Amino acid sequence: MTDFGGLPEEFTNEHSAGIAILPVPYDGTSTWIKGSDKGPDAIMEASSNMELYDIETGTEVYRRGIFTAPAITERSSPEKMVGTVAERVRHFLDKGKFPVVIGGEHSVSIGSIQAFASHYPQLSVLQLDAHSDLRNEYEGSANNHACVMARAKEIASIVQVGIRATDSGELPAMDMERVFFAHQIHGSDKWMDQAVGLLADNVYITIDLDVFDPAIMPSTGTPEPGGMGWYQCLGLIEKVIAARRVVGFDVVELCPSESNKAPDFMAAKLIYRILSMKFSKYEPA
Ligand SMILES: [Mn+2]
Repeated sequence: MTDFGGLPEEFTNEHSAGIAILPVPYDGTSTWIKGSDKGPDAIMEASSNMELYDIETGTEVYRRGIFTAPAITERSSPEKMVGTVAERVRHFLDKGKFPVVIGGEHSVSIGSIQAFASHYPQLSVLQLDAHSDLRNEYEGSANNHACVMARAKEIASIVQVGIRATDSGELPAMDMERVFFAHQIHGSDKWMDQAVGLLADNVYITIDLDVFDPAIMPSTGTPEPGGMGWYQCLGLIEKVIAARRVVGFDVVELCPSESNKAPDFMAAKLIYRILSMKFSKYEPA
């Protein structure tokens, strides 16, 4: 696998890098279009074609060092995969690095959220997603992609943004004051401050790429019409970074297509833009 950003070697060193990218090419429980196991490779390849100077922040965040860890290949069961991700993320947190997990399907986030929740007692999980993912169990596993936020809710407070598909059985588990449905946020940014206000001091962001409109992000396992745009989504993340301490994030569910590489590049650039915003903010140590 190519390193994220195609960086010169001096910026990819495991020990000196401030940022650790953890690829998890896992697609064990997805229910419709398969292929999210190809997501990390496609993102890495696309990322080597990015300009490394970020215009909006005027920074070159790669100079902090971005280490791309070996991909997690544990796929004997969702439970074992989740446990391995949690162990690896915990390792990077203990080393003081800023971890970024790249899926793979959304269940890879469960292990990452577990590691962050045990490291940061006051943690909120901000979910950007078309789907509410609040099923307690799905197809025999509590670690299915449809259960991510049910697991997150057990160990952290959550805020859900961009939701436009759910099962009626999930409604009782939904805290409507903490859900920002796609049809409610469409065409307006007024809701953003309210969403940010619900978050605890430490925030983990889990980004299912299907939160974006399929017009710009068609490469997902379960595309849903009516999603967010690029600037709206990054505008929200910018507000969160300004008002809270974003401690890590994941980007999941890229299901790459051979004929259209733009979504792969968009996922890579999304990761780099978030890192640029995060590390251009002054934070006392
Ligand atoms: Mn989703």
